[in-house]
Amino acid sequence: MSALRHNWQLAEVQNLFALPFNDLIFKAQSIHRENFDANEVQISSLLSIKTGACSEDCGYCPQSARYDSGLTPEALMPIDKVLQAAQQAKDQGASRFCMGAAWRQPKDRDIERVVEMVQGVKALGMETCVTLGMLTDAQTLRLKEGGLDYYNHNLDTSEDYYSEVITTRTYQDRLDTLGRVRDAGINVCCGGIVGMGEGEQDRAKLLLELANLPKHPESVPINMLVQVEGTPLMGIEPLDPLVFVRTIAVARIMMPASRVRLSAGRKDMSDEMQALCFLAGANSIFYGDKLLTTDNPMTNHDVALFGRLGLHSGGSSYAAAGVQG
Ligand code: SAM
Ligand code: DTB
Ligand code: SF4
Repeated sequence: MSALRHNWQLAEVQNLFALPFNDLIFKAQSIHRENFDANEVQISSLLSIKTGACSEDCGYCPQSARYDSGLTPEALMPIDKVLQAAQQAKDQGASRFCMGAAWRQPKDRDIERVVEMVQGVKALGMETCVTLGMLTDAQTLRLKEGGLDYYNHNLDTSEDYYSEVITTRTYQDRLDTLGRVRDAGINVCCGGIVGMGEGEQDRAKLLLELANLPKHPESVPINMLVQVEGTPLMGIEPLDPLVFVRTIAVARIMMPASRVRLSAGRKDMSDEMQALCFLAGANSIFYGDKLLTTDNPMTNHDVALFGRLGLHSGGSSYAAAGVQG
């Protein structure tokens, strides 16, 4: 079992990125096998519970009110609709249901409605995750008391590159929210996006920041930018797919016991590239035809891919009708 480290140095991370591909993947897969069933992948499904009209200027995001992505804004969803979607996700094989809201930060009355959703989803026998933006101490404690399992809040990129992408809130704001979530005893889901025009050093620094947190996030989503028409990052030079795979591998090596999620961007990845990501140590995906507002691979395609790779879902006792081995 490799020890968990929180004292990574930038040069070490850069050296990992620079390894010959085969050496890097072998190392990542070896560490993966010490910590997990190598053929097991955890499955989460996403639902956008409040869509668009967001005040923030995140340059990748179709939900910002500042960009014309053609999205129709939608108010906070009624609870029955949310539970219907959660039941469907469970029937299709998801063990965790992640609810996302396009807010800079929720209002206290929003938190009460989200807590009802969390309790309803838990009653269906699923794990819960929400991503609502920045939180106050009181809101964080209310979510914990309401039974929330995971809170997703991404660092997105390195501190250096951050201001190229987002100006309406700071890196420190994000670290503060993550600290609150950690202190409240909620599991942390925190990762970033690559393919936003950042450099190699930014990818290394993002992973450095995550791995040097006082405790590794339990869940580390690595998103490939989904380019959306109307957003500032539309048209940026796409990232070399093998660099994406390397990013997964380095995340696995640095955070050996965390779930590394092959997150947004799978729709544009070949099956072979996804297979390489699993080999590099990814062991979680978003499953279901939609991410928040953009398309994800069709569930039947994922079921077939799991079959072809001999992967099974697990890490939970919940029945999976679709992806199950
Ligand atoms: N509004 C809240 C916030 O920003 O914290 C929660 C929802 S926000 C959509 C959640 C995360 O989705 C972002 O932090 C970002 O990492 C990811 N995301 C958004 N748009 C994306 C895109 N086009 N491609 C990849 N990831 C994206
Ligand atoms: C995360 O890291 N990726 C998910 C989830 N956490 C909330 C969101 C991806 C969003 C992709 C763009 C969209 O569908 O709107
Ligand atoms: Fe708003 Fe979140 Fe999108 Fe940023 S990422 S614009 S905060 S919904």
